[in-house]
Amino acid sequence: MKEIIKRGEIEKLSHSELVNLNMNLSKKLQQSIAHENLYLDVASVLCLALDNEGKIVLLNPKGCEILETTKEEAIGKNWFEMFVSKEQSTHAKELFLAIVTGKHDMAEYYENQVITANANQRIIAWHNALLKDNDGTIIGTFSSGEDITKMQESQFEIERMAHYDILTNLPNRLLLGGILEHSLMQAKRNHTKLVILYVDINKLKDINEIYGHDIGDAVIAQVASMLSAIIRLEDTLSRIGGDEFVIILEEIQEAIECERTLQQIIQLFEQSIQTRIGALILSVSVGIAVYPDDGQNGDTLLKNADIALRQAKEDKNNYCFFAHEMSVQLHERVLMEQELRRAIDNQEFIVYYQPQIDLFTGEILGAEALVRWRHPTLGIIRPDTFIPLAESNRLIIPIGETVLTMACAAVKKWKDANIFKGRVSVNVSGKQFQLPDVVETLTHIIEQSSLDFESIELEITESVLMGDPQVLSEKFSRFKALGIEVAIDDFGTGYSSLSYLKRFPIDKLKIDQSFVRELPNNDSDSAIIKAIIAMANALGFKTIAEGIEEEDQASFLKELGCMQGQGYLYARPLDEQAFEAFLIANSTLHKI
Ligand code: G
Ligand code: G
Ligand code: MN
Repeated sequence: MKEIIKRGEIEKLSHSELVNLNMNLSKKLQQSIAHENLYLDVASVLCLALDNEGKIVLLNPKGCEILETTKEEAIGKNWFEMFVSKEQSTHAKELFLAIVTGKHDMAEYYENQVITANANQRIIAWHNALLKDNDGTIIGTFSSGEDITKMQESQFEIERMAHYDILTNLPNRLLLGGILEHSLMQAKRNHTKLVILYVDINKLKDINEIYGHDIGDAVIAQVASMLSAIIRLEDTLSRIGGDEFVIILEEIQEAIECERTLQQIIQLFEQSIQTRIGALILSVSVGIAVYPDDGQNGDTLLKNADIALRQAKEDKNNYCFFAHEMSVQLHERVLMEQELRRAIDNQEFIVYYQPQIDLFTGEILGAEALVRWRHPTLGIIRPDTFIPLAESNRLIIPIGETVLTMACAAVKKWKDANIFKGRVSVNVSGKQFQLPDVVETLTHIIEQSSLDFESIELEITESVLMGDPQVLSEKFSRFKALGIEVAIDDFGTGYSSLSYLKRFPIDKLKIDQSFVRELPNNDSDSAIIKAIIAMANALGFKTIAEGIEEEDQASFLKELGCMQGQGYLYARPLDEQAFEAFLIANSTLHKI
């Protein structure tokens, strides 16, 4: 150890020299530390000595500065109680005690967080040594520490800048590569698909040239925040160049599932984008590549999505799949969806009514309301063509409400004219029934039409019963309390077990027409129907058979104890006028 150190040289003292210095110091710890204090006073690192209990026996001025304390305040205090966070204090102290009792090795170097006297957090890089007396007994520790808080912050910042785009704060191309690799591994493992959407803002170059780059930048930033609002949590949005974004959609079963996001992106650009110089109307092009169909690795997928993007631009289309057939399929769906939206606005939906008959008396007990789409050029479209799409994009919700509104108005008219009694049965989609406010919405519509609740029955499919039983029960009970009946549609095709049917206060089971079709000769169908009827009787539910076309089907069902029927044998679904005529023709006895 250097005996004479000039002040200028002290800052250059290495850690081992400082340790030596303090080894020396510890010997005289109790006697005099005046001489060494001179060095410690000017050292540019924090110097700290703790005794075997963790009490501070030495803290130099630099240490006081970093820890925002004074020597007077710190000396004699327990380090772990004063400068270590509450969460880490107990553990750190236990470790320290294990070290000074020789039960645990001391780490020569580590970085950790300390809490200053003013409760600020600092990150310190420590060099540590044990202090021993002449016999080699551990009497404490000596540490020199450097405040690396700033350095670490700027390191984070440098890292952030290397991986994130400054304008939008989104992952950049470099980070995207890493994320994509990870996502691909996961997709491979889970046998799911992965969709890459390569999104490009059209004509941004012109905006930059005409209005300047700051407006161009503002547009990009706004598009970035609009895009991040529509993707799901598990998806990734990144900006990989001027006006180009890449979206990774994860955990996709079928490529077509990207349709929603794609539609949302296109819709975003149907609105104008507000800037300092006014609203701008922009458009977008999207190229799509799908793992594993269009490539096995990130580079290939990105390249192919880019090729699809160029194709979309060439076709002046909003999007293009790398694989052509997908574009055609989706294009048709998109057209249909636009048509559906237009149909709602133009009130192109009408309701047909199919009578429901008491199999024993022939009385007309009610009618099922069945929606039809009166398309301006294609004519009447049956629901099988558009209901599945409407279910997937939730347009079924406004459509279902329209049907109920129209059915209520018609029934009100027939009741007032005294040509109809009984109930109108309205189909409610699972998507509708799942809405938390379904009871309020539907009862409000009925009330608006001044129709009594006893004139309404709701048909829901068996699959709805798979939902949360408590929530379902509550909804059923509320409908029941009002006098609205609930029937389970297409019964027998789902998974209803006796045990979970009995939980619900429902009124009626509609036996699916697939069981009726081959009656009376199909033994297994007869057996199923028998079982359904026995179960319904036991639980106090009414039964109705759908799709009765033949007289012998009807009589067989009667034999089995089925109470009601619906089908072409009695009447096809009829438009409003035809159903009204049907009611009047059968009005003498209200029987057929
Ligand atoms: O009417 P039809 O003949 O083609 O009906 C086909 C299917 O469409 C049936 O399963 C029927 O339940 C359903 N459907 C008919 N009208 C409506 C409606 O207004 N809402 C819902 N959700 N489904 C309906
Ligand atoms: O699934 P839901 O019960 O809502 O379906 C009723 C459907 O059954 C409608 O599509 C309606 O047009 C159809 N339908 C009604 N009666 C008959 C019938 O006797 N035979 C056949 N094949 N279909 C019928
Ligand atoms: Mn139905």
